[in-house]
Amino acid sequence: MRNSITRSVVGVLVVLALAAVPAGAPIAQGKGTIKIASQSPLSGGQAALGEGIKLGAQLAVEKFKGPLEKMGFKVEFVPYDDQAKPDVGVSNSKNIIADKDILAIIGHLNSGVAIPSSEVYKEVSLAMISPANTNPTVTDRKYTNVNRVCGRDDVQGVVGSEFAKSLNAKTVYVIHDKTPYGQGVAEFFRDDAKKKGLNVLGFEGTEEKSNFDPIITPIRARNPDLIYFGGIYDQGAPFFKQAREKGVKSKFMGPDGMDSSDLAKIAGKNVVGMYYTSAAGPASALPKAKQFVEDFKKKFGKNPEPYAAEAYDAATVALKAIEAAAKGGKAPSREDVAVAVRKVKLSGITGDIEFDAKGDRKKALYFVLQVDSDDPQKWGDNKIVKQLAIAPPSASKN
Ligand code: ABU
Repeated sequence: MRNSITRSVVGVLVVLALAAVPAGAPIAQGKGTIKIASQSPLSGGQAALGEGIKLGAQLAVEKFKGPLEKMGFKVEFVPYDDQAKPDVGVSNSKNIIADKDILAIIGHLNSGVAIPSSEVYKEVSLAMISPANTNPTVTDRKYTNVNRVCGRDDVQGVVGSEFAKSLNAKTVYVIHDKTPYGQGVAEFFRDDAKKKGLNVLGFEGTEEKSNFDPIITPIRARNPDLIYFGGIYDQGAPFFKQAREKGVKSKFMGPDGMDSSDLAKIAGKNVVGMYYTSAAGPASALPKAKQFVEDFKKKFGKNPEPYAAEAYDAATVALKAIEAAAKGGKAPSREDVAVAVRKVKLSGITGDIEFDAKGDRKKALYFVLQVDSDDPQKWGDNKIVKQLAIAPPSASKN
């Protein structure tokens, strides 16, 4: 008697609980939580780009988590702040691999952070999909879990030197930030510039962030046709600003690390006319990114920074791979996800994405752009001077 009353009460409660689920809503089957993490600088001088990466990835997770939820998983996005510092990135990575629900990582901004952090991800075969890391080492180690949707500096540096040559520059002076990224891309630029007959008047690394007098004075004396800064905008902007204010007349140029509205915010009119290369597409050049730009502005109240669209595509690849690896409805292992990432073929907002055997995008986009305005709001309207789609140079060695 008592048992049949209990059964009836339980039955009524189940009916009431099901009635409370709105029609069409996914019914949680309690299969557990799947997390996608991001790592990028969310504080410090490079937070503009780092925040864009986080928000781009977040938007994709919110938009495309539906199929995994229908399978019964709870899907979460967990952003980490690597502060653009290798030691912080590595320390976060150890926490990330300790959280077994994290099945993919979208990051980083800085190759100098991505390279040591991915050594940690490798220990557990955690799939890393980078939206922005351009240093060749990131994928040249041939780790099966490491991929990128952007291009490489051994191409980007050459695109830059070819363009410098086309400007009729005869003499160049090269500065870099002493990081794997900044020094690396500066070396690729320098070496190819020399091959093309340009006279490299100087090649110098600096970690200085505010007073560039000791560097600018000798450069001004040598009066190069063009100055190339291999580094990121938080250092490049004050350098270029001070150089122009001290009467340096040379043309200015840099790689994709200069590609942020904060370059215009910090350096103002001093960088109008400056050239920079990019190893990813500005949203304005990506026909399929229009909806993304609208959604981004609506949700976050600002324009997406460069690499936000790449982070969106990187997170979409991660979700597709997890879905594919979860066939049968079981939570996949990290190894399964890493294998599945390499098999994803995505028609993304930044173009078609497919990885080669090293984790490079089979064809990546490269641009030369020119700063059009000192208004940071207009950064996305910078003039595209040249646009190329190029396969990784090492593709034949795969
Ligand atoms: N490629 C732009 C971000 C800098 C880096 O790769 O380190």
